[in-house]
Amino acid sequence: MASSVKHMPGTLTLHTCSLDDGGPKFHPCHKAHDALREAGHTYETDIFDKNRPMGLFTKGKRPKLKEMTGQEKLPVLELPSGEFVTGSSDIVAWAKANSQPSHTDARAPDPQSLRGIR
Ligand SMILES: N[C@@H](CCC(=O)N[C@@H](CS)C(=O)NCC(=O)O)C(=O)O
Repeated sequence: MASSVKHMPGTLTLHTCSLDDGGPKFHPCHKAHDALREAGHTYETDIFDKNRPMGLFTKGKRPKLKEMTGQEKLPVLELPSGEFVTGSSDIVAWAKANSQPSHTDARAPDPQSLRGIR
């Protein structure tokens, strides 16, 4: 089955399996969504293979993904530059390392300013 890959150049796109955000918390695609949201990222979602629940029977059958990223597992994060971050652990790390400044709470007190307060 051919997958159609949806990515608007210049945007951040998360390619997921058919469970997308709907699986359990520990599911790789769910973890990637959570990390991106928690870090304040605005991103598009592309459900890569809609008819294959949990990526079942896909081994070796995502040639387009392999062509794009050199591997065939999801999730994959496509950066605005066109580069890819593969695997939920690396996506979580990327989301944290690149968290959006607007997402940090400006009302949170500077820890330095709390020194000496009892
Ligand atoms: N360790 C990987 C596991 C990714 C994974 O197994 N993804 C599933 C979909 S959620 C998949 O692509 N399965 C198809 C396959 O293994 O070919 C991660 O955390 O991202």
